[in-house]
Amino acid sequence: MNEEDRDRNRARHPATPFNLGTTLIGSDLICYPTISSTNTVAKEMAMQGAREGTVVLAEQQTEGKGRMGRKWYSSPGSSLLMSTVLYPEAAWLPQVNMSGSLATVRCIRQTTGLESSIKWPNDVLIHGKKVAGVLFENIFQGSQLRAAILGIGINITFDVSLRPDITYPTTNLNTESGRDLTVWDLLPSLLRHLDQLYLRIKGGSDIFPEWLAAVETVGKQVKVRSGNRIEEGTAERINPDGSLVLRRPDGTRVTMVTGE
Ligand code: BT5
Repeated sequence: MNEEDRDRNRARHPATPFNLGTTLIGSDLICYPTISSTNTVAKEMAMQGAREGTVVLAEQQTEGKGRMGRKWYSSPGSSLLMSTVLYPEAAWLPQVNMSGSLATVRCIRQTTGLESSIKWPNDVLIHGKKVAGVLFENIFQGSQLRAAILGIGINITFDVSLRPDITYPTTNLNTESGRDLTVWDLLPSLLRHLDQLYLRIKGGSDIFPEWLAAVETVGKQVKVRSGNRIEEGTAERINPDGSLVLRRPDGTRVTMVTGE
């Protein structure tokens, strides 16, 4: 095995914990070959009192979840699949949600040099094609927020386009960048950006302007589903709480809290 191969192999299978240089995120990093969903397992860990910043990583998910009961597809080793256990204050939730897509945009920029954009509320696109998604789940006990799970899936080599329910353009990082990246090339960068952003939120500084600058949705024609309701119109603006103001064709406006 030559030196380059040895380095590469070490990068794919880190035998010793690498120095992430993060304060909180990734303080515990638990890697599984196959689990149902990193969000589901992270949620269980949160309920058992996992440390804040615990990251659950999987090579493969058998029941990967999207938002609103949808599915997230992957094949073994083809994607970055991870969830972070957080205990934020309820007031921070919109920004913590934004930190998932913003950290992904920053990580893609840092590791590939490519600019990606955010499609409201939290999809990450390269050249208009979805490369990553964020699933943010909050666990309440009564009215009290117990924990929040920030799940991120990034297609690295995975080609999801042949799935019958994929109705919009999708892509993966290596196709777009022409690189041969692995999870281990992306993970440190992603965790460091998440760490930075979460510490900023905790410290009371606003990440909304930077997130908004990466959002491509404003000014576009959009079709948004929220529950059973579908609204179509022009995305007029996004509020700091993450809600989208849509102008219908008849000129009336509606504020959508979540959608697609
Ligand atoms: C999302 O949902 O985009 C959030 C995806 C979050 C996935 C991560 S992986 C780690 C963590 N653990 C989990 O179980 N989940 C998180 P949404 O916006 O609802 O998009 C879901 C839709 O995207 C599906 O209905 C498909 O149409 C499409 N889709 C499924 N897999 C895809 C993929 N790999 N790449 C692009 N689109 C996909």
